[in-house]
Amino acid sequence: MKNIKQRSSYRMIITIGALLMLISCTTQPPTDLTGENIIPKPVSVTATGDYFCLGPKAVIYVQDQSGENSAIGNYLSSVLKPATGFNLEVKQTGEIPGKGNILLTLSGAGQVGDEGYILTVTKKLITIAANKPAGLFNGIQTLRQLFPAEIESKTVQDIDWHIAGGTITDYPAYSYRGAMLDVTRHFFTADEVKRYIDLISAYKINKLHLHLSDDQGWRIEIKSWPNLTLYGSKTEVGGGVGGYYTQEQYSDIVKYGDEHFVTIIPEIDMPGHTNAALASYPELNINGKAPELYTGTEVGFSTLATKKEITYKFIEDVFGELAKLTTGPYMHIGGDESHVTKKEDYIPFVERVQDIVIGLGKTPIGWDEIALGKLRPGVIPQYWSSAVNANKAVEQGAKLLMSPSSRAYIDMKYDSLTRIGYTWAGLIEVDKAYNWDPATLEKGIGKENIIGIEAALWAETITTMKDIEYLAFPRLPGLAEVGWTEASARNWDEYKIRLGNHAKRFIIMDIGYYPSKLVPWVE
Ligand code: TNX
Repeated sequence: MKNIKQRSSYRMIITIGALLMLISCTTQPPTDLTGENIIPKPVSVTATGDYFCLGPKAVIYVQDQSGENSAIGNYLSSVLKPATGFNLEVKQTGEIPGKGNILLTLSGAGQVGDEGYILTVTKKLITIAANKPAGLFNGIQTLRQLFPAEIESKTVQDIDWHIAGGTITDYPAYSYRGAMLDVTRHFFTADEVKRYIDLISAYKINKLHLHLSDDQGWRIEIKSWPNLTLYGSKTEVGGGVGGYYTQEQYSDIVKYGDEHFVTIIPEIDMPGHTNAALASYPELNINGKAPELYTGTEVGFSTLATKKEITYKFIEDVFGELAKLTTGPYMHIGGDESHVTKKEDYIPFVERVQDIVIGLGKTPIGWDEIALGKLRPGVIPQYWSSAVNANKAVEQGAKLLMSPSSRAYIDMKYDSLTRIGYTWAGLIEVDKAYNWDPATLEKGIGKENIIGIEAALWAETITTMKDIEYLAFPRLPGLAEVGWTEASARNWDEYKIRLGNHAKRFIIMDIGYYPSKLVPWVE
């Protein structure tokens, strides 16, 4: 008798133990949503004091009549899978989800615009509501940051997937939040570019501007001008082997960008910064002679022959091929530092190139010097150094893209000891990259004159993905917040605490960040 009793109570203990193991979520959950370290900082966060626990049986419900956003459901499932080990099912249905699930819906978001979202966490359900799939994507980036940092792990982690309850309502201050990567001075592979897309999109950056041509190398296959890559791609700064993207690889980058709501913007810099093209085709030179390939770091010594018709045929062909491969609305025409192009040649050249790009159905972007000439309607000048040019652009009614070199040039060193980087625009510590307001930076340029901001990473001194990460992190998340969060809601002393709490995520994501002494890192 006693034996039977003992056995059944053993069984009971074993059953309870097994049940506890099955029902995960047994550790102390977080309950204050307002205390989470979200970057960029959302517009509003309210907490309810309870929490949600994600389990293996959760279903991702996607509600959308058009069927447009089923891909985003799969994306969320794939984001959560590696660390949780859960194979979360995605259901495209109008059904009301039961307890323990996630709902992505394109209704009920209200006044949050095209990129905003409302994220609601109750004990029963996580809901992300948005007007557009881009808003759902942004809501998912916030959701990632609400889970424990281990959610970013590539291997299954045995922890509870709790998040605090409440509501986040969020939308961006600026519609254009960009990063520029120079793949000319040193070449970076398509996989490295994709990793950069992963990293920037996690902070809601929605544009990647690729600087595809410069003196030191031509990086994109153009079928009608094959020597550009057969010859002009084979160098880089310091004499390395260079490289280029085939059109197929470029299209794959564009597609990967689209899947992450990052618009790819191809730049062909001209009329200066063109030595690689000039070396590949003698007819593009004023004197008809091809120069040697170039592997130094000087700027401002090359120019296309602006008075030759063949030059415009070249530009039409190059942008024509690129326009077909580029799904986004923009193409960047460069226009910077054309020191050996006469001003009377530069202005009509840049005006004609704008017309070519507009004729191809795209919107030109160009460095601020293009405001020296007439800007076609809708063209976006990118402010990098000249307040005079920027004001000329505003006088012409243009909206500016703000990349002030003293704040947003993340190829600058952090301090004098930084092992890579330049110093010509000053040292840019993490606080300096964060602590500025695009709308008050230059006299005469207000928020109404600005489309957004872009963090530029020039590549003279960097050669590896780890170098990219070191210069971009942690300045890039700060610049992402400059673009997303209204200046009145930002404050360095508060931000640095949130940033410090991202260290664990950086480590798990294998981001080789610069551990600035100004930030209280919590590893
Ligand atoms: C200036 S910024 C440049 C680039 C260099 C960069 C280095 C701009 C429009 N032109 O050609 O790579 O400085 O920091």
